[in-house]
Amino acid sequence: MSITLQHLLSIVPSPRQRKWQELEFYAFIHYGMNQFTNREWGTGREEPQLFNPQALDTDQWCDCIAKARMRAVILTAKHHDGFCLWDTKHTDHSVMHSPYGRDIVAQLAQSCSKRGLKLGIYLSPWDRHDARYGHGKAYDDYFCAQLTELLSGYGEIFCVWLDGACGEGPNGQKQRYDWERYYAVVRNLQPDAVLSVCGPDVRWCGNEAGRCRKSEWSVVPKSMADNEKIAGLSQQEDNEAFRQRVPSDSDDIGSREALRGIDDLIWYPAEVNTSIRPGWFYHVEEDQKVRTLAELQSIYLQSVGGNAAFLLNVPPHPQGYIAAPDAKRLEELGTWIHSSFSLNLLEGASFSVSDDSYVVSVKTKRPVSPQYLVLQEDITQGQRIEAFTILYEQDEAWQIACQGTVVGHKRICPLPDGISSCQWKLEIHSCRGEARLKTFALY
Ligand code: FUL
Repeated sequence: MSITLQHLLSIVPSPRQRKWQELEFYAFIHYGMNQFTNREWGTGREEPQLFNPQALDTDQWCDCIAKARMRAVILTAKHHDGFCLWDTKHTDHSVMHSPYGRDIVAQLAQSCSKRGLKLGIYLSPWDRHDARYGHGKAYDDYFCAQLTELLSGYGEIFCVWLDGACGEGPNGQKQRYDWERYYAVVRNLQPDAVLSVCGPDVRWCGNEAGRCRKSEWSVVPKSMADNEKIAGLSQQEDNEAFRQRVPSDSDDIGSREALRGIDDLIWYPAEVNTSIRPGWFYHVEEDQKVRTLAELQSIYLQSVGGNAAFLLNVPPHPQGYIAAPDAKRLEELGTWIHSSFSLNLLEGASFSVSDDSYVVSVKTKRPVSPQYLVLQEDITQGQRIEAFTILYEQDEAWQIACQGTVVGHKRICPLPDGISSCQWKLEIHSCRGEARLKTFALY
């Protein structure tokens, strides 16, 4: 049975998902014990004495993040090793019992509010240190108490990022997470926060390499939010090969063909997460392996410009600041974003829309030579466009500038060099009902 249009168009984002979607590009900060042991996954047996940054400067982190034109940051408040970066009452395994002795979540929250950045929390459910892990309700009580501290003591939190990795704890047991209980704590304390990855609001794109699908749909089968499956696909070992891997078996998860016969659908938009370095944590030997500007531009165009958000990890140096190669790259990236997308060449142009909304024509006073096309749909009306072409007029004929599939929150298409025209046209070839375009811009 084919799915009805009415049903497809009834699936729209929640207010919290709409707010999150506007952020588009934000930072991940993996910082903690692993910086002092040069590991990716701690064992949980590390002594808090090891944690001793001498120059921790969350203002510097936020300066770098803001210069990259990112709008938020998510901190690993606790990674799999169980070491907590905040002043928690529920364990001694924290910064407060280390030579550093200060609350890093509080410091970062302050730095964020000075710069207008939003703060998110990564709290690893997998805990290799705590003896309660693997003991059912006792650990869930602990995890909820940690969430409660983090969501009530540090102002507004925009995201709780729940990792799928689930291994054994210190007693060799695995925990069966009580996800619904965790979600209830978040909804209760921070109703505007999105629950990402192992949560129902933001979907993991399915790899850590920085790729997303050619057509990234936000309306997908509800089964995509199944935590067991997400955990199964996510990293099972501390392994670089995994971080480079891009599974190709799930390229189409949202076309009408793929949704055939599936009634249970949700709005579950994608996030692309990757690191600026090979590892999630800082390793001095990777100072020469910071991603190039061209790589980051390409990931940005694919993700932000492909109806997904871009979560870029930048791991600080053990001493507590973002190292020079990463800081430089972030600034270059921010400069490129700003210079590429600040002047819309269609500002003040005259637009006309065909009766069925499938053709949008635009005329500019003088010929324009854009580098990028930007389209956006009004997603409060669902995600509708399935295929489009952009044409321009040259010598009294229409030429194709570019073609694309889905739009959703945002589609950016790089345009071929050398086009110059004052007449442009968007043709929508395939759409779920009438198009609801919000932005048609050329930069
Ligand atoms: C994975 C973790 O195992 C990695 O260490 C990292 O935190 C990444 C974002 O998620 O599941």
